Amino acid sequence: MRTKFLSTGLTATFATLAGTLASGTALFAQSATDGLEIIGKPVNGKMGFQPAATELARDIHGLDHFLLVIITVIVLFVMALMAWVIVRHNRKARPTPSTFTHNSPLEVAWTIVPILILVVIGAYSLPVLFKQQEIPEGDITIKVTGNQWYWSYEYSDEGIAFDSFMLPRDQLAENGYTDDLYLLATDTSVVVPTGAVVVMQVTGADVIHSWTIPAFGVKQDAVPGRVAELWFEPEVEGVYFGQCSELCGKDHAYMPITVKVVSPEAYQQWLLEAKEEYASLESAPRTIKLAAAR
Ligand SMILES: [Cu+2]
Repeated sequence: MRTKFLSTGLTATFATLAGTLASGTALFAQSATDGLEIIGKPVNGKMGFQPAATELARDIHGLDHFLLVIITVIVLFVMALMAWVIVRHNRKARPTPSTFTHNSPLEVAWTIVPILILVVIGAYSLPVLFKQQEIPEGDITIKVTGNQWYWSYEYSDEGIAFDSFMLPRDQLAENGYTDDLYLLATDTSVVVPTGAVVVMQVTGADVIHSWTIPAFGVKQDAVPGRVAELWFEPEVEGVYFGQCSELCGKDHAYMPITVKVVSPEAYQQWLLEAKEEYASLESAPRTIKLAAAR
């Protein structure tokens, strides 16, 4: 609350300062994370999932394909039964209908068979669910807080904290993004190395938000007063986007998420730069950023 009052009062004062800071951040954002391929984003006219960039995402895709086979077989079977009834048991084909009401073997079969199908589905889906929910020891721990309407990140072990705002259309190019990434690209990004187990501690500051990167196969509600965890181990260098996934107010559509996966060397380089960059903002980052967003 304090920062909000401050920001309304001091918007004008901070405007120039914020402008300077924003351009500084833009330059910095490109230095250690340049030349990355944009992988995790929606594509016009495309169906299916974004490419899987973690084991968790691959598991989810596998489960989806497996379920698709099962439901296709069931749909075809039910349609065949219906067609058979329509053709063979209409009034013309069978003027005198059967009058029996029970068929015990059949009833046992249509109880047991669905149970077996559900057991098989459970046997494959529960391990996938448990793998997501059992949080391993993280190499990197990042606390992420959903705010109306931006995300705050804290690299707990590194003493780095910054806010992440959606880039307006006219700032996309200077931050190295193309126009179609409007509503996805942010001014600062979460940067993580390949091959590291990243644990995100997700919480909310005001209302419920939800943090997700579809290509990583992760999504977690950010609930005020609670800390929930998710984990992933990114495998492919690139830029990945997500969007707040829990309706959180009028600017819900304008608080996207950008994660850059880089090589371990580039990550170390980024850490050095980030410590310098964000240390200077430590005193009042949120206030300044809020002012910049207005
Ligand atoms: Cu939201």
